Amino acid sequence: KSYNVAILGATGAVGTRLIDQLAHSTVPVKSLKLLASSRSAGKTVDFKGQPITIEEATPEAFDGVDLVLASAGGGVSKRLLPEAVKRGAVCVDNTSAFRMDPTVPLVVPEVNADQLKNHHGIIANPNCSTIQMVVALKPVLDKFGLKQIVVSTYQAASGAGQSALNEFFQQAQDYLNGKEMQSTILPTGSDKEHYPLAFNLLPQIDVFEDDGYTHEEWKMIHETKKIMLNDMDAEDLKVTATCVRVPVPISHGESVYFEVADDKATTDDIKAAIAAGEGVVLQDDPDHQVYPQPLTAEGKRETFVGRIRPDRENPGAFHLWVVSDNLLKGAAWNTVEIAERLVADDLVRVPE
Ligand code: A2P
Ligand code: 11C
Repeated sequence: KSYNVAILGATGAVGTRLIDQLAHSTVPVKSLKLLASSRSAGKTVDFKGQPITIEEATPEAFDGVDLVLASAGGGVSKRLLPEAVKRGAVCVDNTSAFRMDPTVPLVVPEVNADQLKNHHGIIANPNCSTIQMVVALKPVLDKFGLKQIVVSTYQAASGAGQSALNEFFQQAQDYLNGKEMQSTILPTGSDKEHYPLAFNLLPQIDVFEDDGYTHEEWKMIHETKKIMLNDMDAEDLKVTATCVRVPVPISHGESVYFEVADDKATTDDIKAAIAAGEGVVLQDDPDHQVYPQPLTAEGKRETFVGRIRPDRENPGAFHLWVVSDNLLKGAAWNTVEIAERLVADDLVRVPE
């Protein structure tokens, strides 16, 4: 059995990686459609050595498609994915458009692949900063229980898309050439003020909510609860987040404080559990200065964890540092990994 696949947003920072991850996956591809805006229609892109012409994304473009991998922004997903499902396609969506819909599974395969069987045509891929944290903490949740998570993120420019990444590189060049830095996108295209990211830190990712948290922080809280406990408002796991954009092109870092339910858990227990976790690589050897870094995580599918240590004041509390490629495990690879599982479990069909 093989599938007619479409990638929506094929020219973007995530879309280009979706093409590459799909080429290196176990998904049997009968045909591939590459969809983007009318601006890109007519350009060609290679898939497994064959040139494919990019088409404009319209509802009709999904005729005959079995599987859609989408990363063209929330508005585009909201408009086009129901059209794709109507035409019989199963959609894995990288945007936040459907994540909080209680009928839509929000899946990180290492954590809650069991939710895939409940899909009604759309499966949501979580936010990149959420994914790497839940991959790192899933073995802890399973073995020792989790009571609380406090996370501070160090998020790469590419999380805001290809044009934000280009803007960041230009700013760095201008700064070093003694020119004034221009900002039109970062911290977030949809807000009023724009600031340089080069040689700077921006404690704003996405827009602010009324309570003073940013929408990125809101996502980390509610997505974590939905993925780990299948309830976006679960009260038995406390989660809070501070999200910061840092002048790094690719790979997010996160400093995570967490409290476990089992107060007998030792640091060695936590390390052993995380080391055995699916999709995790432990890089934790302070004596040899071994710890995860964005430069070494870039291009990899795994989530890298280090600096695991006990909190000095609170029994049952620990800290860790986690890094992962936000465009791969945070987006394109998680999406393609979901597609691989759907294929393996014969779930590439829209239920009646
Ligand atoms: P295009 O390159 O034609 O604008 P990123 O996340 O890196 O910013 O990429 C966004 C992706 O979404 C690109 O592939 C972009 O295509 C695509 N896109 C943006 N607007 C639309 C739209 N209205 N219809 C389809 N694709 C879109
Ligand atoms: C960022 N985490 O780094 C965001 C990008 O909800 O999929 C991903 C947004 C999302 O800016």
